[in-house]
Amino acid sequence: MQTEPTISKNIQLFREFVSYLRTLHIDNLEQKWITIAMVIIAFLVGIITVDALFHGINPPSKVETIDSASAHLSKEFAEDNLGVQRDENGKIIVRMVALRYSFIPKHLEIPAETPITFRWVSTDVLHGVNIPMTNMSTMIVPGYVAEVTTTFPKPGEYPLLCNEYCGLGHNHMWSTIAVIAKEDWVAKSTPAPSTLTK
Ligand SMILES: [Cu+2]
Repeated sequence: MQTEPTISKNIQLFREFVSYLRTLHIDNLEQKWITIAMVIIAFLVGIITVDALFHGINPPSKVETIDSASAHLSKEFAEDNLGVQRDENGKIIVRMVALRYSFIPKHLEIPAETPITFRWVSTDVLHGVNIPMTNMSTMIVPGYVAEVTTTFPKPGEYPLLCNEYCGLGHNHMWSTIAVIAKEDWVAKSTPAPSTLTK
């Protein structure tokens, strides 16, 4: 490995470049505009850094593959496993299958003000998922698991639409999400105490 000489060579080149820049004559006005451009770039890089580090907004680089042809036979995306589930850590996960021309299941009930992780797979072609009036939108690429974690701030009825043209029935491809108040949802999904004692 010749890393050290390469690093010192690059430092040397950088120094030469900086001293070359110093010899250049840059007009005063031009210098001001360069400064403004640099400030804008630094501002945008700052936003990206803050989003990535503090808001958890990252590029979709988490690549998780799945065999589309047999996804419905896999343990995770088998029919009985679809819909809303709470895992052992209390995290709420919604699993859905997208296929021409519907999402399975057709209707979901989820709590408001709670982080929900959606996981989608496509069993045929490219689909998309979009909830209008929210910022939730992702592609569902065959062979990959699409995952988005989001929180619905208030109760209501939301449509969940396919937003990638997938064929003649594309405009019929939708499901509905009922977002219900956090307290009511817990009451609905937890078995009544009397049934637990038996
Ligand atoms: Cu579609």
